[in-house]
Amino acid sequence: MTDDDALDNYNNDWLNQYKGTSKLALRPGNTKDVATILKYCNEKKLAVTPQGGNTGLVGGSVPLFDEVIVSLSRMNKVLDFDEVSGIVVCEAGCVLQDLDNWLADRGHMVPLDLGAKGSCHIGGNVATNAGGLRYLRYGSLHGSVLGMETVLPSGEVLDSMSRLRKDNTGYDVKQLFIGSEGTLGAITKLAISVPRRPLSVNTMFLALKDFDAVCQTYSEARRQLAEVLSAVEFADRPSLDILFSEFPDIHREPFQDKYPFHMLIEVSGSDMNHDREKMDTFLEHCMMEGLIQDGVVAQDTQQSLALWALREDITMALAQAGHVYKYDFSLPLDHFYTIVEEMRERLSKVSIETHTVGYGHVGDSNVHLNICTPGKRGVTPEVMDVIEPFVYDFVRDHAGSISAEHGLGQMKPDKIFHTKSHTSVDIMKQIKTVFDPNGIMNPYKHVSYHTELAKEVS
Ligand code: FAD
Ligand code: 2HG
Ligand code: ZN
Repeated sequence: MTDDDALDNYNNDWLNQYKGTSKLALRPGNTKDVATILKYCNEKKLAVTPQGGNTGLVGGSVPLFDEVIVSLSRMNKVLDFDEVSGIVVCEAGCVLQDLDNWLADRGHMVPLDLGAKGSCHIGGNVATNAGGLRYLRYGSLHGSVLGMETVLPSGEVLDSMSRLRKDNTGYDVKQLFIGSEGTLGAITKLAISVPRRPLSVNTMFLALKDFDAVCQTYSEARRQLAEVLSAVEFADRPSLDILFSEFPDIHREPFQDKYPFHMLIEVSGSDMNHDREKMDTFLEHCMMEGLIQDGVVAQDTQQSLALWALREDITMALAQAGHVYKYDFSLPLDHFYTIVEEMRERLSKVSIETHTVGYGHVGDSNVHLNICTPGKRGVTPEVMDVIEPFVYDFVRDHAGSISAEHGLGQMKPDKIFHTKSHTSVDIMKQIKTVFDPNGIMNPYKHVSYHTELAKEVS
């Protein structure tokens, strides 16, 4: 594609905060095409940006300048499925929701779910090592991805399409591509271990008085719901206020009163009666102990989806409301919410209206701190100066991670030293050079940013 209008979608990121000026987007149909493209670009030292569903939140999927965009969107076939061992083999451009629907028809599921499922690709998920809503139950893609085919910048195909659960023969090279954000090569095929779809799913949405109650409820959920616990999510009052004001026709306050904190807890297993009984006992206990103030339990799939949407649609509501300063931190639960409170306090002194909200995956200690300035004003230096470097210093000082699940992209490669040592980054740079000696893969981002080569490629 060379047409400016068509290129617009490829040059702009989901948040509309990063814009490239690429003049060329290529949509290869198979691995051989990808290999031909990368080999050519490598020989000519042309920079390349691999792109999946372009839902990334750190500007990793769009070029900075005129990088050649290689979109995997046509490579969207499911290639094989072993129902007995639960392993699916597919191309990297499969849309997550399509792949999940395909597996649902066969009683299985992708062990990953996130709000962008209707657009993001499984290859993009692996390239970012996406976490999402059921990480608590199914863990990291580092565990679920059993095999991978990648095309290296040289055009060589690295076939690691193992379907083995156990394979301790030498370094597990494919792991390096999980979370590499398009800087080492293009992921073209995957073999993924997929669990059975639970036969019984129960979703509850709870109201709580303070963050301490959130932590205690989470701890109680782990104790009482144990093997059937599949998600523990969290959203504060200001998150829901923005959701309700942006989407009044879709979302409504689920309780009679307004509460400062909310949790979504999901229980899934294989026996509805057993799971329900556990959930009821848990809820009764939490009510008796005064941990939760109110709660709703979904009575059917439709209601469950509506409760999930209260959590998943916050990202969209914020993006619609104005400019969003988006942060994605791992922090120990002791400091999970204090960063939001401190930020809110600091921002109360700036001259323009700001909304500081906190939500995220409390079960994974992953908080999404978002600051929204309503309207179309873009980045305001006055606001930015209050936010950074404070947030990154806070995360470093409390032994967190500056990127829990969204990656570094072009938003924060220069912040890497806040939570990674110089020795680690040096090793990353060496790895980058082994795979991509000419530095053509997604330059200026992620660890590429730290290599001299990023400055040389055109
Ligand atoms: P893109 O955005 O296209 O690309 C992301 C990065 O991966 C880029 O660096 C790109 O170069 C690289 N890449 C893409 N495909 C390939 C490939 N085949 N080979 C090599 N490199 C590739 N993220 C979470 O972790 N958890 C969430 O809960 C979550 N929820 C979200 C909700 C919403 C509403 C939105 C908009 C985003 C959310 N995200 C979440 C962020 C985003 O959806 C994920 O990062 C997702 O994994 C990106 O997939 P993608 O296909 O859109 O990749
Ligand atoms: C989520 O958990 C996503 O909903 C997006 O990771 C987080 O909007 C965000 O900051
Ligand atoms: Zn998230």
